[in-house]
Amino acid sequence: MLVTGAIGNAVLAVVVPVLTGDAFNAMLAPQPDTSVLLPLALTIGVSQVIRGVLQLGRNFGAELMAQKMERDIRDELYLSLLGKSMTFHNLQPVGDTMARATNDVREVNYMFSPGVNLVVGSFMFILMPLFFGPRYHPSLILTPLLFAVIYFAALAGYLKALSPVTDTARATFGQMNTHLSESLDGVEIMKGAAQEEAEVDRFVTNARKVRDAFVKQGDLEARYIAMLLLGLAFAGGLTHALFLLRAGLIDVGAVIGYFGMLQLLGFPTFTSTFAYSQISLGMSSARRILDLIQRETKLDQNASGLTSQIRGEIEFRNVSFRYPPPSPPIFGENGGRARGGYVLENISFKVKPGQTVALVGQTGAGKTTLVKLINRIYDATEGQVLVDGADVRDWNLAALRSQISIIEQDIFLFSRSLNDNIAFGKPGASKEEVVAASMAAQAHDFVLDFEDAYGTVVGERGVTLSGGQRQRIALARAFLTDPRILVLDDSTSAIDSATEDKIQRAIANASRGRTTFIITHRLSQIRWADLIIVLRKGRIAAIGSHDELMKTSEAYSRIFRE
Ligand code: DUT
Ligand code: MG
Repeated sequence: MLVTGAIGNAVLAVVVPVLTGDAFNAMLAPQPDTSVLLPLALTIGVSQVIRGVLQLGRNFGAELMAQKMERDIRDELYLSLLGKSMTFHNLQPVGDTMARATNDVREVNYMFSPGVNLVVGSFMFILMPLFFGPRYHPSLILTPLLFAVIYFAALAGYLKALSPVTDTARATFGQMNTHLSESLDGVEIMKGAAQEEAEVDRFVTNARKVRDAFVKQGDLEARYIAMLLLGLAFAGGLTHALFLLRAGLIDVGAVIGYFGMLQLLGFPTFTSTFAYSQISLGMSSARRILDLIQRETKLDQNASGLTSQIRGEIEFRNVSFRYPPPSPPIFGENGGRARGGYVLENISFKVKPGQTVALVGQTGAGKTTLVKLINRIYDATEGQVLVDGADVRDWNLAALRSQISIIEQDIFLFSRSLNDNIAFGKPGASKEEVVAASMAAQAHDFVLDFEDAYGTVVGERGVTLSGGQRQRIALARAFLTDPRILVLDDSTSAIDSATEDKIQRAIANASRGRTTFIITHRLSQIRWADLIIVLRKGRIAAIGSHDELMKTSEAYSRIFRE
């Protein structure tokens, strides 16, 4: 389609100079014959109308293809991003991913339309004087041939020089975006520390790098030799044709027709400066997108694994875990670890279905990490985590995760309505179910205080919630999905005693009838747990019930003295 359109377009473009030449011949003849002019003019007119239609078709086709391509790539990329492990997402800056998912995908679109469209379209124009020039005199192939050879040689060099420059242009853009998204995420901290100016400086540096990269690209485009080549071709071709005319080998009409054909070379020359840099940018972008899609970090979904209902027995068997290497330690207080980089070491314990486990320990001890091994946010580096006696890796990942609910330390709410946030894990949930879950989570009262109640939109476009409120919304979310295993990572929140009381009740409700892990500093909650695990620098320092531990464990009684 693209190629046929391009050939038709170019051939029809040749009609103009050829027929113009014929018209000149007719007029310069000893007895000028004006009767040929009308048919000639009509032929030119009709041919150009056809050409216009063909061009429309070609552009439409190219545009359609480019837009489809953009959509497909974006779908594919999104799908692949959601399928990646947390290890990948922890290491890949969000800003850079955003840049790839938006701008880079757009660049690939531009690469096809206008990029490839123009390149294919204009390529045929280079061939026209090569084919039709010799029609007047065989030697007239010289100029278009020389032009084509030098043009392609120059183009090859140009593309080679362009490739690293466009790579840099895309990469610096990604870096700038990374910085932007990070500073917007951390805008509160930045303002709190009065670091706006320093951040602006840093941003300006990044923005300047992007500019430099594009200026370099522009510089390269400007040095591109094709325009000079075009001028030389005009001069050389015309001189050559005039010599032939003088020698009586061709007539005036041929000179005019030939020179008109040479002018067709203008189109590929003009377009090549920007069409090829567009293609080069598109290639750089495509490489960045592919790099993201192909990065090997997919968790094994284990589609054929166990899918039965979980009873809630959990066992850790000599589990050791280390965050994958390139990740630098975020907190610097792990000097005491026995083996390099291990966050959890040789953890073994067993929980019966329906029991409540309290996980305590200082900050950085590995509490959050431990619970993330249960639903395979991460996989244990050594040892085994078993649910109902089966290794978690033998479970169907979706079945496993849908029956385990983790309420994280920093609760994330989507910028959607409260109703949608609660119903997130169970999209078809009825209004009644949502309200019931919300009541059990002690969230109903404060939700009704909002003007729009469950329709209240959270976050970017709506209200913000306090830590305690978020926690209860998350609890309601967990209630609704009715998980077999519930994990509450609650270690940092400090709440007033009235709210604490409510949350306490909500948690008590939540832990009934399911295996529950509670990570907490609240002594009242630790006390009534069936099993208490004290973690210290990634190892189990003590394990048992409250009464046992008060007697036997120095580490445990120290927590209660603090
Ligand atoms: N760590 C990483 N990469 C991560 C998360 C944590 O290297 O993505 C390190 C930091 C810390 C250790 O693992 O030294 C344990 O972190 P975890 O978050 O498990 O600690 P915690 O017990 O949950 O601490 P807190 O009470 O502060 O939540
Ligand atoms: Mg934690």
